[in-house]
Amino acid sequence: KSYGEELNTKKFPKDFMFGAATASYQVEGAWNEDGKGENNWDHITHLVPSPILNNDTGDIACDSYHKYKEDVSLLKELGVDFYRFSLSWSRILPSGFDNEVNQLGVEYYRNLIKELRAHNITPVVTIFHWDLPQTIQDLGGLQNDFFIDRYVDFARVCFREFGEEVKYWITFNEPSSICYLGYGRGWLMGLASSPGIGEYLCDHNLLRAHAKAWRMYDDEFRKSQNGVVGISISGDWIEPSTDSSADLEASETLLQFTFGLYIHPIVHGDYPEVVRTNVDKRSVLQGFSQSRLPRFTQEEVQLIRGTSDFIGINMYTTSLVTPRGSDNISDISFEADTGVTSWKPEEWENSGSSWLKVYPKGARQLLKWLGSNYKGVKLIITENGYSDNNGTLEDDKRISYYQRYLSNIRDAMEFDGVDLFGYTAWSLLDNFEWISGYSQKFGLYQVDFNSPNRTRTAKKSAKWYSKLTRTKCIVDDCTE
Ligand code: GBH
Repeated sequence: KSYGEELNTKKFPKDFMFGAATASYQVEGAWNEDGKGENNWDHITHLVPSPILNNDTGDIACDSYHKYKEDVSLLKELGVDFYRFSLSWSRILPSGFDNEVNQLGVEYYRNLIKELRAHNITPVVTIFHWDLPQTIQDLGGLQNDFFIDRYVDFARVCFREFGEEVKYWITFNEPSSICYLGYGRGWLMGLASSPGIGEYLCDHNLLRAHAKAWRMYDDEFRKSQNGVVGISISGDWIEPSTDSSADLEASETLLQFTFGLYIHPIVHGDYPEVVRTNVDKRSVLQGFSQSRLPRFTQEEVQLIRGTSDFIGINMYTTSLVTPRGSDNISDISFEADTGVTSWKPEEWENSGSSWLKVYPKGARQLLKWLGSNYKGVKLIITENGYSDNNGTLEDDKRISYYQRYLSNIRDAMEFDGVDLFGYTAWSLLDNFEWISGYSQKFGLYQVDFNSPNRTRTAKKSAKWYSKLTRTKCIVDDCTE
């Protein structure tokens, strides 16, 4: 067996946390109940014609708004230490602004948190997982720097209302999805796009919003609430397509453009050098008098540096990379700025999502890269999972995915000294998979979307995962 293929039999450490995740728009439903305001996903899914596969919407989704107690009982069955879920901004602040706090929205999350704690499950709360009040999206969303203080206002309401019970906070889920897919490509936040410009405006505001919220927690809440605040970054492991030095360099560059773009500012205060240089250089050649990548002031560098108590990593897959053959300077885009091309070989093992190819040893490679680039930073995997298209209960392929990924993750801890304190399965439930609607299923539990009950049924993987949470080990013959 080659590198990364032999299963690691060693138990995870006693205090290692296992969890499962969802996000508000993907599971809650109740899109216009109890005073909730409209958000960007309500807006996008109600457009005619709809850009969503099969015209699916999250109007009802898994109906977790009404079925949260059942969800908690599933989590109990799984034996997880924590549940990662997100808050719907427009359920809490219907206008998007903090002029009106919707008490019924607050109540919903209070009840969920209370139910979790009654069952000894730790809440891990994502403040923003892609559902933005439409009022704010209409003003340009994260591209407009007024977003920064509006986000801090919302975060303050969250800390104030839930912070006595919630000790783990995640400010943003996947900046690169929000900014690149949202404003560079134009489908995740709204349908307008400004490639090569919108994503950098968004990145710049997101990083400052994250940092300001972290500092606000530090100043106003940390002493009394004693929690931790981090952020979840996603990206593929980027494997050099050959061992040539050009491909090695291409890999390093693309890793900097995906992970470094966010983690470097948060750890060191500013963008990685290769990102700064590439975007500046191409902006000049394209005739812009200022770089498309904005600059932080010295005060902002100070503001951003050191603003994460941990870094969450959402990991699913791997890409191969090589330098771009030729640079067409009139191409104004993030892809062109990277100077590389990446792809996933057809022959790699498939899932139910075209972007998700199964490549377990990428998990170890990525953790190793993060561990050695950002020494002393605590890491947690905030998402990892596998999709199919039929939601079968006999989901052996999902079990195999989890087992092989977790084996590589355990290897990274054991042999590469990576400081990882937790792991999160995506997802607790089959749910609304954004523009793919209900066609891609990631759940440990199947949800019957044809039944008004949204009946949940344990898949084989749920049973496997509950064994893992109890034994802290991925095989039958564990070693200490
Ligand atoms: C996560 O993102 C999300 O946090 C979660 O909400 C989602 O349900 C889960 O993945 C499963 O998809 O369509 O070719 O443009 C994972 C990172 C980044 C993977 C965007 C899919 C879109 C590729 N995602 N990417 S494409």
